[in-house]
Amino acid sequence: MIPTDLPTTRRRLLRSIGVGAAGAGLGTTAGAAEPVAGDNSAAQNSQSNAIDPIFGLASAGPNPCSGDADASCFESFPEPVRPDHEVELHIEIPGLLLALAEQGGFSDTTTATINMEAADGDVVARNLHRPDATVEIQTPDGAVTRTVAEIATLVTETIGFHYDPAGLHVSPGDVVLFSAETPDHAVAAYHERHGRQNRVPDSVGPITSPQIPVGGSWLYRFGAEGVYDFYCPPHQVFGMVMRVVVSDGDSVPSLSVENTGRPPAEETFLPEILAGFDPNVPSSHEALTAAPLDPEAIVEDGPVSWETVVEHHRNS
Ligand SMILES: [Cu+2]
Repeated sequence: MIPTDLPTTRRRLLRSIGVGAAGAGLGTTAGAAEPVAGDNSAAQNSQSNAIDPIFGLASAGPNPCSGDADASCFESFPEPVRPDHEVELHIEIPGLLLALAEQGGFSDTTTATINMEAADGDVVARNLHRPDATVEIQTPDGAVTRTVAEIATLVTETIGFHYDPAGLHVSPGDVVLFSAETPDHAVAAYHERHGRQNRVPDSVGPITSPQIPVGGSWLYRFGAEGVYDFYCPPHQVFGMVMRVVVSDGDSVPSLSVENTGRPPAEETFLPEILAGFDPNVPSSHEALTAAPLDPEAIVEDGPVSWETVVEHHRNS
């Protein structure tokens, strides 16, 4: 038996950070603007503007690279601002888990058992307490029933708020396209003028995008060689960070950190919005110090997916 009383503070919190059951996998994805054949307004927009060294170049869309488009979508952009790489901005929390969290989740004991078993990302059902016990979850499409073991698996499928890839190597002069696949994201450099530690090369200013609407895009051209750490302002507390390494060939620049403000968050608040379910996703600090995002690994291994960062965290 689970409480039916909806915790309104959690719902309000979910809405304020861009997550709602309807937008996170319960049959509907957030309404991405589909590029219309022959409509190249993003490209036309870009043509009349340059990429600003602080504010980049934003477009509300339609973004020709939105969704599952392949790399040929870059050709929809005119040459002066044509992207060389793409980074997608995502929220990956199974809708059913969110809906269960909105209902109040399980008892503390059941939740703790699930968290313990799910922590390494590999659920062995027989290790759970009462794995076959069921829960009824209310969704916009009606009630569904799931077992404790199935819920534990949903916890492992939760990789949260993230950039993909989370580690990217580019050459000086390359343009990166940031595509918002889900709502409420932005891209900001860890910079003293954002009240943060400086984690960009010395000559680089307080780079920031606007909040990018779903289906829209933001372009940024990287200049100075070095390591650039970025965060998503509303989701930094959930571990949404990424690293771009800018260098020629295989050279590996090192990260320069100055204590000019707040460091990357050491804790993640993901369990707070999931009724205590803890998918063991790294905090911003843990992600930016994880081996897969070491500048050398990013240069050697090419784009590093967020899933790789999460898997490494769950198994170390
Ligand atoms: Cu975000």
